[in-house]
Amino acid sequence: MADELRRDFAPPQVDVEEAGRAMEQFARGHSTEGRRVVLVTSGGTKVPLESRTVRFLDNFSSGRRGAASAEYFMQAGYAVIFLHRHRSLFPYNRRYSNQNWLDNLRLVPASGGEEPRLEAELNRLPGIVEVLEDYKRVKETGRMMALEYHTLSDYLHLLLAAARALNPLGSSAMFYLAAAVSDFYIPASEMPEHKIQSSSGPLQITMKMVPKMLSPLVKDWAPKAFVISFKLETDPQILIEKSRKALATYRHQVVVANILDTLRSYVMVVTNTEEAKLSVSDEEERSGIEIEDKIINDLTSRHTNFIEQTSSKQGL
Ligand code: 9Z3
Repeated sequence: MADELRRDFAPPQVDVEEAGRAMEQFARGHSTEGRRVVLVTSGGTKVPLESRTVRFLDNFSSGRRGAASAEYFMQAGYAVIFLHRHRSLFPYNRRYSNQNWLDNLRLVPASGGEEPRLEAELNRLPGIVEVLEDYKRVKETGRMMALEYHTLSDYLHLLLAAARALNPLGSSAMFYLAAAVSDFYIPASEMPEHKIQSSSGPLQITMKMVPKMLSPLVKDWAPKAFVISFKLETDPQILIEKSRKALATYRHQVVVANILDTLRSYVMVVTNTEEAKLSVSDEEERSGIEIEDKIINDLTSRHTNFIEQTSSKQGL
């Protein structure tokens, strides 16, 4: 797979070796302190159509699922590697992402020889005190490591590096693959260098399938880890069947299945033996309960069972 990545994709724009070392150190440190470690992937991907890229194929993912989930994982005691698309939503900060910060600040002019000061308009920032406290605590305790990807190539290389870094943790490592990764791409060798000209008429492109990373991840890179993938569909009729198919193909532990229209209020947690429905009612939503809280609650207890089963199988 590493060879395939090198051959078909433009070189990553990030320093993957350095990121790999940092992830290894992060994982080892937290695991030594008895903490479980989860890799959360988050956000969409951009697939370039030209090597001097003007145009690209994108998708709708905002990164909210991943950013919210990272917070709930930390609340549950996990250390989190947050692999997210550049500029997608970020834990804690996500709550105020649609605001213009200049409207939230008040300038207190300089007086009596003192510097001017900035004050926040607290009424425009609901929950900010608690959010800020949580964020600062996470920073001080080094509970989260954030890594950015720009391109699909960055994402694929960093996922491989993350898998290698978490593999030594065995069953106490979790992979929570919520990023919406493109299924299609144009190999580097087939990509036009310059901007595609509209004067050549209607555009026809053929894209290749992106290699399925889940397969080597589960089989070779981190075979003892607890792995969760996501399945997004627009047609509810095919959702469960496709999720079951993914479990049978990749042999990982859980698929979280969601439908585009009901993304924030309803998911199914699908395993080989059951389908658990998780939902947030209108009333719960009004009181600030998020579906990610319920997803993480469910998955962390499944992870506990998984670790226990694995260690009893090994006679520990
Ligand atoms: C998801 O299904 C995520 O829940 C969303 C979250 C991307 C829908 P947002 O970022 O949205 O909160 O705006 N992620 C995975 C979707 C996906 O592409 N899965 C692939 C598939 O369904 C394979 S893993 O085939």
